[in-house]
Amino acid sequence: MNKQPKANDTTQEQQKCAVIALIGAPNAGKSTLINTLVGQKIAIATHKAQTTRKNIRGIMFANTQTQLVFVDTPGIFKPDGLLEKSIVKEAWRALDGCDMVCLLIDANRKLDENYQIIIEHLKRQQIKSCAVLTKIDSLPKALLIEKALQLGQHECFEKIFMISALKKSGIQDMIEYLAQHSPASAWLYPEEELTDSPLREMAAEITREQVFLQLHQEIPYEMKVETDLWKDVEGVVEIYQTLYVIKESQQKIVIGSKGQRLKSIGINARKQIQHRLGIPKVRLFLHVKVRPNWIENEAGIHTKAKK
Ligand SMILES: Nc1nc2c(ncn2[C@@H]2O[C@H](COP(=O)(O)OP(=O)(O)OP(=O)(O)O)[C@@H](O)[C@H]2O)c(=O)[nH]1
Ligand SMILES: [Mg+2]
Repeated sequence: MNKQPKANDTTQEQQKCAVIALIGAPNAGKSTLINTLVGQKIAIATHKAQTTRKNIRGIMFANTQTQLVFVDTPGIFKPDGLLEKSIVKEAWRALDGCDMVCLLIDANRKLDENYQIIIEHLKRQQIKSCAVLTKIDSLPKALLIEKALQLGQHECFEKIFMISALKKSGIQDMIEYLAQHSPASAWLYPEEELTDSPLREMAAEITREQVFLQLHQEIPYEMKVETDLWKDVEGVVEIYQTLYVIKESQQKIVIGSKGQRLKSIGINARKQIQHRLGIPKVRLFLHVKVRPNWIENEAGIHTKAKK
């Protein structure tokens, strides 16, 4: 969105910096917004709910003095099972230590149970926040105004914004407001930095995004991608990744008939890694492994070995 200022004369005493958590229900448009704010696709975003699993920071400058550090978070909902619980816990964790909170609400949807839980939490903890109605490009203005008025009844919202991350509308107002309310503080990141996510993790996320985009109804949600090896071989970056699933049936789905699905995931992921991470030549090697206990292991829970 905003170009970052080139090295300027701002002294550390003049600097302002705020960490702003973008929270909301799954699919509210959090990742799309952070990408628009940063001006680069640092977070994966798909039409499927529960795409984001980890908090990722996106960094931009509102003006020559003010660095805004946005935190993209997983959607908050009533979790079921270990994986969902750990994902939702990660989202709540973003509220610790942030300076401001933006609650994103898809303007096309009702304030459902997920939002009741979030709003109750904000009220209970007395966390002042901004409500951000998203995807306003897909709704008539009259309905939007009605929605904004309803939100205004909640005293936990200091301000209500209406934005479209895809059409880039309403965003500048939001940036200016956040900049005005940013505390005096030294910048947390160097000027050129766009995210705190390491390249290896971003590459793994891009592959996971392809699985989400290509597998429609059959997505094995209990899947994770890890980058095992990243090496430079005569100007070509070779990336080795493992896709972990928990069942053999999921492995079959990801590999597809005669390996066609995995091949297609690999081709698209490689192109995206080259494009989004700015690496001219990539060779991507993907393996799919069944590891029934990876979720329990990560949660530190040891299940009894089967006899
Ligand atoms: N029309 C419209 N669609 C949008 C806009 N912003 C996001 N979307 C779409 O909404 C869907 C979800 O977007 P994401 O950015 O992945 O949403 P999210 O809140 O990060 O979702 P989770 O990570 O699953 O919690 C995608 O299909 C986006 O293209 C917008 O401004 N306008
Ligand atoms: Mg997301």
